[in-house]
Amino acid sequence: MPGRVEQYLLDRIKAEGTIHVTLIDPEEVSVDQAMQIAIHSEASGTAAIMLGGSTFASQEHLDNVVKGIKGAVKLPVILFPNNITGLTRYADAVLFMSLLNSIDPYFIMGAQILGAPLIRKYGIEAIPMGYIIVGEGGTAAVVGKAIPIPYNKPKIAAAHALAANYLGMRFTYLEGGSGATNPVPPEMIQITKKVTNGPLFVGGGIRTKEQAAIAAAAGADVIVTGNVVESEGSEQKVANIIQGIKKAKK
Ligand code: 1GP
Repeated sequence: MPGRVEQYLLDRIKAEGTIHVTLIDPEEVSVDQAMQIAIHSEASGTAAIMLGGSTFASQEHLDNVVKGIKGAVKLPVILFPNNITGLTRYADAVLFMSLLNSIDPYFIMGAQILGAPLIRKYGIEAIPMGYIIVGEGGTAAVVGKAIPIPYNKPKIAAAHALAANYLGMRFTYLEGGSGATNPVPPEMIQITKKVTNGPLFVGGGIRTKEQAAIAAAAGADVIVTGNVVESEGSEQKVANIIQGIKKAKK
């Protein structure tokens, strides 16, 4: 049964086709900066704030960033943890991910076992997600000990997504790696979307409205941008990307 945040995302996808989510890496920003990014993103039409990074931010800072964002905007704050240290009681939901193409069981099911009781204790909504690192993979691939799926092997990515869906994971994420030189190619999105039932997240290296439009047209349900919104002029950049998404026909 989808929880409140999951249902909210499903409803927005149904109404808008493809939605945009802003990713903030708590390690890269002060509380004030995170609040500013969230305010600008909300004004531009982003659907939610995702919070996470591949390295470590102190627990206290993470708590403060989430509290700051919650006080500044009405958008749901969804954790995107790289480890159990990415959890905080102040968030609305957590993408409860298994890194499907890791070679380290810790990232497939180990951290999840350690984190699950904490999530229950905090009362955060868990959204089951198959996380697949593709292309360059970036820091996420190194930290998560993943063997990234090459962009020219889209069927392999789709097979991972299909397996995740059969295991009951309702969301799927094709991750090109934060700051990737090239975003996930449309062929990989298309072929993966065909076999997934639930929302398909796509992120990594999306910097322009054209790139966002290509991903949306290929079938992405949720487009995640991180780097682009952390730089100066985040308001205009998010607005541009959302404009690109709206123009694309799925
Ligand atoms: C990283 O997919 C996200 O986890 C977003 O990537 O920072 O390149 O937008 P960018």
